[in-house]
Amino acid sequence: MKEVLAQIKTEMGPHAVIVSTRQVNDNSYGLMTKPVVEVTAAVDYDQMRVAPGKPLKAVPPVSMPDEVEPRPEISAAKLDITAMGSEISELKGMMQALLKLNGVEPARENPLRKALLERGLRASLVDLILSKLGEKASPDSVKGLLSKVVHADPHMPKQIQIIVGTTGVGKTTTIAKLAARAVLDEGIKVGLVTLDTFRIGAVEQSRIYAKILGVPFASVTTPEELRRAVIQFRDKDLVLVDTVGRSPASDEHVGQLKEYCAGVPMAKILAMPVATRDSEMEKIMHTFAPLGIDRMIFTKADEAVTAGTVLSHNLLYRTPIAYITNGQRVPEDIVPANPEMIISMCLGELQ
Ligand SMILES: Nc1nc2c(ncn2[C@@H]2O[C@H](COP(=O)(O)OP(=O)(O)O)[C@@H](O)[C@H]2O)c(=O)[nH]1
Ligand SMILES: [Mg+2]
Repeated sequence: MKEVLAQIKTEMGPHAVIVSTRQVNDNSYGLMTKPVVEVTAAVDYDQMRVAPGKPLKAVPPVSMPDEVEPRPEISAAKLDITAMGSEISELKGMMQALLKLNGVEPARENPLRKALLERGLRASLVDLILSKLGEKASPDSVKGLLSKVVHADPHMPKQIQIIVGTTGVGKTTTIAKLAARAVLDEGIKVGLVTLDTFRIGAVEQSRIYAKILGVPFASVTTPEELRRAVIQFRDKDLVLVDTVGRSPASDEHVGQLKEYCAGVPMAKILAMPVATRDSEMEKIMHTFAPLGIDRMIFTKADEAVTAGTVLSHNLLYRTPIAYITNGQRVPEDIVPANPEMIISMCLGELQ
């Protein structure tokens, strides 16, 4: 414990405290089966406030080397860009350590390895999975292991949901699909809002969808207007907030979005095309991380040749996937996510 505390103070500063420790024995982490000790640490924000001149820094959870998964409740919400980067490299380090620990050389000659790599899954993850399964590695055992670790959850934690992402990824179309499903299938009351952050008037598309669905629509250009729209829509069961940004993802855009999000309890959903390259996904994730992303929607599955990057993303970031969209038709082309469909989409027929 002394050693861990020292590590925490080094990484998170002198005000860091241990919030909880517990032994984790379960297999739900999938990639790890032996017992691990999980330590959750946080910075005491009150103490930090009385230390003038010190910037308030968001901190990642400190994970023990034996631990593969960060605590879900301290997930992206509190990570800043650098924290996200360090967490990823920490995960990478852990995986390398794990590989060494197991004493198993990555099964380079295993045909499964080639098949998984061809599907766009990250090499380090493929090696981790195969070395974990060892002799038992087979298409079924790989899928079985993944089904325990893939995070998918179409249930949104909040009634107000904001969809962010770079331009053209399908945010507006996805919102129209979600709104139509809510109105037509569930018969619930929906309100639509569009944040026209750059005041470029790109809100007509949303306005038209709202009109077709017969739901109220508001276009807002300041955080204050968003708060007013939310109050105006307080009787709605679901408020979907669309955003208009610039492509590619910029810190300036995310900074503005952060101002809009402040004080409005919203689930933050990042939309990203399935066919996005691994390195690109990482970059986009870093840019949007300051918002605290609660869910992913992967779009345009119908246009993707391979989808392994979705799996890599899910295993590394642990942000639950809510939906997959697979076409331009509104409202048909959207599917609530579950681990089986994600695995089947990403791996297909694995021989
Ligand atoms: N093939 C395909 N096209 C999609 C999908 N979702 C959206 N699109 C198309 O992608 C384009 C951009 O979508 P839009 O919703 O305007 O993106 P936004 O800029 O993020 O709001 C439009 O032509 C949509 O019809 C999808 O799941 N599959
Ligand atoms: Mg749009």
